[in-house]
Amino acid sequence: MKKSKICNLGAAFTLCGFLLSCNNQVAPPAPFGVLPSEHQLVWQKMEYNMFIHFGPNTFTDVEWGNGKENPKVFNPSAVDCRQWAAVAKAAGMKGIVITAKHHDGFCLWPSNFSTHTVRESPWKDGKGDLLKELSDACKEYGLKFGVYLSPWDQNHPAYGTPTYNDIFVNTLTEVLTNYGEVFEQWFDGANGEGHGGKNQVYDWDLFNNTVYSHQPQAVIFSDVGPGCRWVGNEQGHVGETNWSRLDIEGYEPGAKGPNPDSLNMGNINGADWVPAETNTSIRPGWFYSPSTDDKVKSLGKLMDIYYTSVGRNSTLLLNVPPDKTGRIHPNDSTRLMELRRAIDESFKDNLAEGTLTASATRGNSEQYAVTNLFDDSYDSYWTTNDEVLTASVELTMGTLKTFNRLLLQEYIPLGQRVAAFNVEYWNTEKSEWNLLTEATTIGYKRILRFPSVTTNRIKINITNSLACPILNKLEIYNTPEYPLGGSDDAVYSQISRSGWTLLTPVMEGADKIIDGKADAPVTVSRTEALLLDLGEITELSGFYYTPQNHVTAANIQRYNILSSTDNQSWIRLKENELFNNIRNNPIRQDVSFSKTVKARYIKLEPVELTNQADAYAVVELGVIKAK
Ligand code: FUL
Repeated sequence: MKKSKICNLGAAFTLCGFLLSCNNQVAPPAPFGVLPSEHQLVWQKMEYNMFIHFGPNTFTDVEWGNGKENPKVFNPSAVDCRQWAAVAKAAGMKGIVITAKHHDGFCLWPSNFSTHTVRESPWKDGKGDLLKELSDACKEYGLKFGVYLSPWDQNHPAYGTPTYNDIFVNTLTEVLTNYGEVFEQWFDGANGEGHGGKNQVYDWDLFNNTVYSHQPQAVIFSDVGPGCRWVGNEQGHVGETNWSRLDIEGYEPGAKGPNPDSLNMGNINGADWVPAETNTSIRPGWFYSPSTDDKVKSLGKLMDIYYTSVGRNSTLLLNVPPDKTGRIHPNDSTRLMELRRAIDESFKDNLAEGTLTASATRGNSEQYAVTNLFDDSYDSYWTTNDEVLTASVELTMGTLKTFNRLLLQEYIPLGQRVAAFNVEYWNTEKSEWNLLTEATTIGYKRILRFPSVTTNRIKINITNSLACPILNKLEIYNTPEYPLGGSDDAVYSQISRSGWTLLTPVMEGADKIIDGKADAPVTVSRTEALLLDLGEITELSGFYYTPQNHVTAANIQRYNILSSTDNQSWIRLKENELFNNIRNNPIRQDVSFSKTVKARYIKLEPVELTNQADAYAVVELGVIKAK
């Protein structure tokens, strides 16, 4: 329809209740619900960023330090932030967020408000400043720079007193005023978990206001944003249903945050715009460990994570921890390049072409025509009249196409609206429409996966929208499938268990704890230890415990581990130890003993669980034999 015709139809539109602006265009839909800020929109469009965990833990090979580390342990031989930036750029990432200060309190810049910093380390004779090097490298490579700062600080003497909040603000101010623009401020909600020591009441309003006063464009990450939110797990998947709205009133980052389901799926009617950021690591842990050089996630797993994050209306913050030299290990950088190639390969040929029609178009106006789904402008879209909450878009292509992905985008500057839709394809043999797939939310970007189909027609039926739907992109692709590869089961099954017996707990099904299959958890009373008989005296270098893989599970958090050759006299190998970060990242925990031990019996005693339950969950218990 030509623009002139639209003018002639003006009177009819007015009758239909449409507002005409002075140049006789049909007024756009009113915004629905809370909206993204300009900065949140810029951030959302970045899609894929790098997370860097680097600090004393890199050298002590732990996930959580305790703040008592000698700063001299931080001594990378060849830190190369330009290499990190080059890898991120080549990987297709748009920004880098670095752990400027993790829970051990060590500052990667020479802070004036701490004596536990790079200045006290031998690196560059105490004259180095990692934030300077990384922010410079980001500028050079056209990447944005972001900062992770843990309020939980196990080193600072003022921690646990009100003064600490001011000190934290001072450190925050240093990182926000000395290194140029910061696109994301990452606040970790962890607050002394499992340590039973000092507790600090954080002044979150003060922290957030400090960020905005120095870096108004920064998107603040935490369990409750306000810029973007944690997705309730560290394993790379946001909900299939994912609203960018969330109710944050009355919640705080950390243990007082919204429940994991809300974090994972958002709230359909949430009062605040707090979009999801899926953060996960390319390795099992957040910090580099030589023991995980062979455990870098497979290409298939990373591709899957891409679909369960970017493909579900989230950004992806993928952690790539530099090694002890201060460079990204080749196993990680090679995998990232493979991932980049796979993403490019998957999405290089948009097969959607032909004629688009819609069951309804706002004011029958060309301005909102369904053909807008095909153009490259982010701000042009298809929409319907205000009262039309269900609608279909149909694509008829010139030839038969084979494809297995559908990409849709909602125009989120006017709010997130679509709550349910399905996709049908034209079955050319039977001459009928058949269901291809169905889903709930779309949001900024949704990529649906389904088995390959060959057809020349598809139809997207929006069956539930909270306000008139507004879509701005429709694409289809035929992508390779990348097998997930190396499951936990494969790792466990390499360990010989012949002759093993679980002596306690004595209960039906307890054997599953040592069957080498990382499947359903066994529930054990919290007063009971796990006692494993290896059948013969064996030289051991460590043990592993696999908890239930859910953030709300009751897993062992603090433990004792004992060994014996005769099941009578015991050596206490670890006393009151913590499985670091097990609450948020409940994955297999490999623990090395300080020296090898000869033992036939191994006993794992629970001391504290991740929640107040009467029983704990265990998927697997096993030992690591000395080589
Ligand atoms: C968690 C921390 O406890 C982990 O060590 C890691 O930094 C992760 C990204 O956030 O809360």
